[in-house]
Amino acid sequence: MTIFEELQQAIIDGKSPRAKELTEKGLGEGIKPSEFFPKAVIPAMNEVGRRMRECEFFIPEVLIAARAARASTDILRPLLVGDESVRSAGTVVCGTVKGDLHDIGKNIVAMMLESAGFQIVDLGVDVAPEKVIEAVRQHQANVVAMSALLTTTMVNMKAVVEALSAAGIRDQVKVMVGGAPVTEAWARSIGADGYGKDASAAVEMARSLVATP
Ligand code: B1M
Repeated sequence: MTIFEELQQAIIDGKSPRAKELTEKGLGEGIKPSEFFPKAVIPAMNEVGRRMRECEFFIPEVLIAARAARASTDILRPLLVGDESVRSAGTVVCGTVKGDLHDIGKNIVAMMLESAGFQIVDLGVDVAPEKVIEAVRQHQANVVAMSALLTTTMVNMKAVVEALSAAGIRDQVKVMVGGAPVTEAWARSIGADGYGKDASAAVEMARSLVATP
């Protein structure tokens, strides 16, 4: 088994100390921090999702797997904020939309954006549109990045776009959206400026949005 396969298994089994140990071991062997996401954390959580869908896993197992993923990503986060952090590529206000508590993907996107030199204002989960407006004003953000994992909460992305317009600040900030059920067509239909399929695409999209007047 490769170290990535072992880490995937530790996350799926919800073994936080093992996930932490394997992450540290991999880093010690010279693996780049960003490699852990596509090769271990994301495939592990996809497998957790498959098991949840097929009723092999229920909420408690999913929660302990999420905690093990966090044990790994908590080690990676400070390492991702590398040399580029000294110069800001722009300020991004991010969060998971109202009614939605999923934050693993949002946290990965935030970490990757931070490592690409963006200043991140992370509003957390279950974020009401008013909180986004307040943060955009306070931090003079360039980009709002919203995540949703539930088909029932995707609609709250539209509420954010509408609230920005109602507050008169829609033209001052770009809006990008993402999350498993979100598509490019959905992004367009709610008036967002961009969509990211995954964390790398989110970084590319944020870069292109700040470069576009
Ligand atoms: Co929930 N859950 N969950 N869950 N959960 C899903 C999303 C689900 C697909 C599982 C399933 O049925 N197979 C399903 C949604 C079905 C639907 O809406 N169609 C579901 C459900 C139903 C629920 C509950 C309703 C279950 C219940 O209570 N009966 C409940 C809802 C709670 C709520 O939010 N109000 C619930 C609860 C939970 C837990 C709390 C137990 C836990 C979350 C823990 C946490 O996040 N801290 C959980 C988890 C872990 C999952 C699955 C298994 C994994 C999600 C995840 O972390 N994926 C998930 C199944 C799945 O997605 N396979 C599932 C890994 C992560 C790296 O991927 O978040 O997609 P993702 O992020 C990616 C991209 O999407 C993208 O980049 C990331 C990295 O590549 N991306 C962006 C994300 N945000 C972006 C933003 C961008 C750009 C890209 O720009 C702004």
